[in-house]
Amino acid sequence: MNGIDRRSFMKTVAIASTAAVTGLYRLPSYAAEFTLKYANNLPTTHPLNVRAQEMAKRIAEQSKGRIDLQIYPNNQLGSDSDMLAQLRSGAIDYFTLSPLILGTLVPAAQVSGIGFAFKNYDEVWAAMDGALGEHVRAEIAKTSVFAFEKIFDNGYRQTTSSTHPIAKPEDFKGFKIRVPNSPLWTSMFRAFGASPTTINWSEAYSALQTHIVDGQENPLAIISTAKIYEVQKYCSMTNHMWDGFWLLANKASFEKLPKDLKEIVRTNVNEAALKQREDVRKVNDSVMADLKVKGMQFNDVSTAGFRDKLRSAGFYEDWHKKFGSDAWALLEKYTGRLA
Ligand code: X2X
Repeated sequence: MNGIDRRSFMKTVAIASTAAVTGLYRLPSYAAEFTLKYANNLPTTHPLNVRAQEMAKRIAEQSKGRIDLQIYPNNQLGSDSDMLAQLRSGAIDYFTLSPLILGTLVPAAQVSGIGFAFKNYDEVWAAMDGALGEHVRAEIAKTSVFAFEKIFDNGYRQTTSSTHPIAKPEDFKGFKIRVPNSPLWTSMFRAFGASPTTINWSEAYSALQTHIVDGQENPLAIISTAKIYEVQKYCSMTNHMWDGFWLLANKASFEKLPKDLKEIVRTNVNEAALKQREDVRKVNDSVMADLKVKGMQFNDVSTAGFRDKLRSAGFYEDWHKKFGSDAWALLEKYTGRLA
């Protein structure tokens, strides 16, 4: 392909792939009474976006075309920090965000991200669909945004590196690792003895590629769909925390919807979350083989030493104080005693 052909081809591909996500299920916009924007930071192939497309289609059908939910995936509208600002101002209507990054606005939201808290998914969903999730959603609802009841899954997070595998806690010493924008994330990796740098997900791939940082941590479904294996060699199964995505709504925008349409949105969001949890679990359980073929080297770790490291650095004590005894008790109700 010559230069011009290639450029126009790439342009066509870009337009087509944008249309595939934002326009596929869209009715002509003159027909919609409410055109609503939902933005997120994940590739279109991630289960979150696959279920979001299905959700948008159902909302269009059930509302008989009165709602046109437009999806802007993959940081098209900017970084998580940008999108959170847009959500708060009402420039976008919906946004999915990690509870920990939401911690920049609602510190209490970070409580679900405490290192090695949930031992398994039964504990995760019991807590997030139960009293812990309720507590966090009430805190979020004190702002200009609120979270729908069912949180979406991101998964248990694993650590990747271009320099060396993380097998024991000492391997974190001085390790230059990208972490998302969240006080709890930075605190946790400092406690591990690493050298964390806050970088939005939209910039993470290039930061790894140009070796601004040597590593990052994310669930396998993201390492796979965002092609992190292209810029990272090792993947250590540290399982250091579970992470999810609250589907957040701008309150003023939601309040404009008549009651029946509110119900249609709410029901479909919650249903999509439940299906997406199943999808993510399946991907995270099965994608390792594929990542190995792509050249990643995996190692398991014994998590006890990592947890001791957090304990001796005062991580649990500090966050217990920050969240307060009531919130901490709600967490331990599901996880058992943590420190
Ligand atoms: O920023 C990340 O690492 C990501 C994609 O997992 C989140 O959205 C928290």
